[in-house]
Amino acid sequence: MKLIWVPFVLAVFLGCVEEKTNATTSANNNSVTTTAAASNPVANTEISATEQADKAGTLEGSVTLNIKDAKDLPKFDPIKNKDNKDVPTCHTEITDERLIVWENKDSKKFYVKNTVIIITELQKGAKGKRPKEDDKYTIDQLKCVYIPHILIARRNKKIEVTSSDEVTHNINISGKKNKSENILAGPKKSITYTPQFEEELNVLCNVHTWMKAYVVVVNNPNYATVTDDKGKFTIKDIPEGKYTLRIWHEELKELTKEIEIKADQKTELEISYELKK
Ligand SMILES: [Cu+2]
Repeated sequence: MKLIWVPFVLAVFLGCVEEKTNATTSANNNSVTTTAAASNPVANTEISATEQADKAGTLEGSVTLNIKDAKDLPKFDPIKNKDNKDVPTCHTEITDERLIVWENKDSKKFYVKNTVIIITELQKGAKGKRPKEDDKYTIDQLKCVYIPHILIARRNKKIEVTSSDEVTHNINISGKKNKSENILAGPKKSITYTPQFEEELNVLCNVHTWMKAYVVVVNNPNYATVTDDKGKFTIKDIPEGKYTLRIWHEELKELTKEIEIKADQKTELEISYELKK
């Protein structure tokens, strides 16, 4: 078992993805059902702080890339720190986080890190677990790398971009719906940004052009998560019902998947991305 750090690839290889999923507890998922949202008179509004899920289950799964061999992984152009900018604070060798895949040698499957899983109806105000109001949403800049690479943040909540570095960074946040920010911040200086709309935001540094992170803005981060080093994810305390998952990866793009959650049960799901032939 080993981690494979994949160099950059031409987007042409990734133009189209398909899905293959197995929801073990979903016997009838042919139609898109938004039971939870439809039955809730306050759909599309913020989740009330007093609402709790009486009957809830767990979604547990993994995201794979449907390839046969590590040599089938897409090839990316390398990311470089040209001219050794701000070394030694910045690295000379840049770790490529665009497509991180772990190969399970036993199952011969390839698992994808940093894939975002969002339960869409529960982002629109359907009855759900009480939001955690004290959550902090922070990205640090450490040795000219954003940590984390993918941040799930709550709509209308402040995000802080901090810096552990003794060099100047330029924090450039942009999306399609939210306002763009482009701020030069000196050594160890932080900035704050509050997104108003749900979407994926790009975070870039114009000083260190290899620096890149994404903020995925959602209505309720309790119902969104990111796959770990082994491509696994878990979302707990999901109210019983049928839902549509939105699955997003920075290079592999977007999928949707229907699931059904039953009280006190675990729904297991494998989501598989296809590379375009
Ligand atoms: Cu920078």
